[in-house]
Formats: sequence, C-alpha cells, structure tokens
Amino acid sequence: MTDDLLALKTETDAALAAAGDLRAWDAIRVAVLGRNGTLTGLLRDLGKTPPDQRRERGAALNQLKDALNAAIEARKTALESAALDARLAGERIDISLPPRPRPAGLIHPIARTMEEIVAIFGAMGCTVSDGPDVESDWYNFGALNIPAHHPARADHDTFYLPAQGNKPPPVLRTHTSPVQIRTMLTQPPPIRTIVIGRTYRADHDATHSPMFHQCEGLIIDRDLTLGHLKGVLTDFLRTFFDIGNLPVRFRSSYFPFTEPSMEVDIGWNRRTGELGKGGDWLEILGSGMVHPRVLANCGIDPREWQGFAWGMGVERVTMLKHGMADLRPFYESDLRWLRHYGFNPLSPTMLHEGV
Ligand code: 2U9
Repeated sequence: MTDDLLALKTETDAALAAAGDLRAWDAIRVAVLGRNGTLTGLLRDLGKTPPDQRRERGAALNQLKDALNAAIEARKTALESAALDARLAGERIDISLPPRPRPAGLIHPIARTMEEIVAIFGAMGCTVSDGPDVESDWYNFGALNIPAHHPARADHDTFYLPAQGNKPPPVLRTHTSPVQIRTMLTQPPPIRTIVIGRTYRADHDATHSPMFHQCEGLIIDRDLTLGHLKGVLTDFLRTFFDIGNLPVRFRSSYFPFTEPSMEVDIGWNRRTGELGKGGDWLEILGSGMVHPRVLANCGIDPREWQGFAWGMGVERVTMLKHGMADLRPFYESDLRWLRHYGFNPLSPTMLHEGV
C-alpha cells in the first residue's frame, strides 16, 4: 500500500477510536465511504492513474476499502453495545430496598375483620354478594317471612324513606338478608355466598350505632342438615378467634326466616373477658335452616333444596377479638385510637395465610 493509502487508514482508525457515539461514527463513515468521501474520490481517480500502475493501485485500493469497511463496522458494533450497557445500567431498579419503616396509614379494625371473614368463608368456597342500602319493604321484610305487623318488625328500629304512590315506604336495610333474597332470585342453586355490608337501625349507645356492619351467609344445596351448619360455624369461629379448641354451643332460638333456628355461643370468662376458657357463655351469632317459605318466595322448591344461613355483627366480633369496650370510636376518626387499634397494611399475618 502506498503512503497516501496507509495515511488514510491510520487517520480513519484514529478518528473511529475517538468517536464517542453513533452520530460521530456516522460522520466518519460518510467522510470516508460516502459519495464525496475520501476513499470514494480515490477510487474515482483510479482512471487517471497511468495504465502501467493502474492494476497495482486498484488492488491496493480494494484492499484498503475492505479494511476500512471492517474497521467502521467493528466500531459501530462496539458503540451500540456500549450504548445498550449504559441504558441497562441507568434503568436498573434496586428491588432490595426495604419498605418504609413507618407506613403512612393503617387498616381500620372493621376493614381488617371483613378481610378475615371473607378469607375464611372464601376458603370454604363462598362468593361475596352485594346489594343496595335502600331496599323495598318486600326484599327487607316480606320475602324473609316478616309480613306487615309481624312482631319482629318492632325489633328492627327501621329507618323509613318517603313512600312512592301506594307502595309501602322503602327502608334503609335493617340487615343484609335482602341481598341473599336477590341472590336466590338471580342465581340457580346450589349457592354458597356471604354478604358483608352496612346496615341501619335507629339505635345509639355504647354497643349500638345507627349504622353498623353485618355479615351473613347462605348455603343452599340438596341434603344439607344442621350438622353441616354446626361444622361450618364451629370452624369459622375457631379460625376467626384463632383458638383451636374454642368451646362452641348451639342453643335453640327463633327467627322468622329460619326453622329451626339456633343462637351460637362461645366459651369465655365473663370477669376477665378472655375467650376460650372460663366456664361462661357469650352469644356471638344467629343461625338456622332456611325457612321453606323463604325458599319458595324466591322460586326455589323446598322439597328439592334446603340450606342454612347465619348472621353476625362485624363490630361485635371485632370488639370481642381485640378487647374493645366501646363501639363508638369505630366511627370517630380519632387518630390516637386508630394508631392503637389499626393494622399494618404490610403485615404478612393475614389469617388465611396461616390457616
Ligand atoms: C335468608 C335466609 C336466612 C340470616 C340470619 C341471623 C340468624 C341473626 C343477627 C346477628 C346479630 C343480626 O347483626 S345482628 O343483629 N342475625 O341472628 N341472621 S339467621 O338468615 C337468613 C338470611 C337470609 C334469605
């Protein structure tokens, strides 16, 4: 190779080494191999070379062209891979960073209890059903075998809304039971569902609030018995209170929508409030086999299907589980109370993870 060609190779190699990015690299490529590039000019001038030197000069130029092409491509590959490395390093996320030591918010005890109840009955195969807070007289009372003037209506301290036309006035639902009525009217049996939500009764003291939360359940299938009811509720109570041998007692009772009906008591110590031992009994929930008339009201044939239902107050089970004496702080948004009784949202101790 002649001196001028060697110089071009040396110059180009130096320029490529100095090119820090693809833009600089492209400028070199164009300056050497482009239409007006140095090498392109030399090839064009080949015709002006005296014929006796032309062959040798042509071979040298081709050799230089191959060498320059290879050097330019190699530099491109190196620059591209350096750019990718830089991008990957810049986009790295350190997933080993610990969470903030003090979470900004806490889970309200009512929300926590509802999450736990859903987790436990969910593990038993129940869905969660939902319905409106404002209900018709029929869904809240009539369909549940509580006709007008039935004495059970007096227990409910109902909030009535203005009547429309000749229809009975709508009500703020006094229990979540109308949701199970809606479920039976829209879904064919078998049914396994729970309902958790706000309910309303005109009552206000240390253990009653005009708005409170209920959880009710409904299981409909062929061949269900009181034995199934006792098994499901005993398992629920022992899991919820986290006491494997919690004493559970079923006591005969009356509700218009179940027959037979049973109240459920758990063992505790009345003096200390400790659950699970102590020889005293505490009423915790109501239950029973769904009344055949309630099934028939929803178009379900009671000769083919039967089932059981239960109900409990969410505030009440929360107070018992966590030793709270008064229900009113649940709704007062007092941050000191919430910091004391709230639950860490990052706490990994959800019941269903350990059941
Ligand atoms: C349908 C059929 C039957 C739900 C039931 C109870 C017993 C019960 C109370 C507990 C405390 C309400 O929050 S509380 O005041 N509930 O004792 N609830 S059986 O029975 C149903 C519901 C819907 C269609």
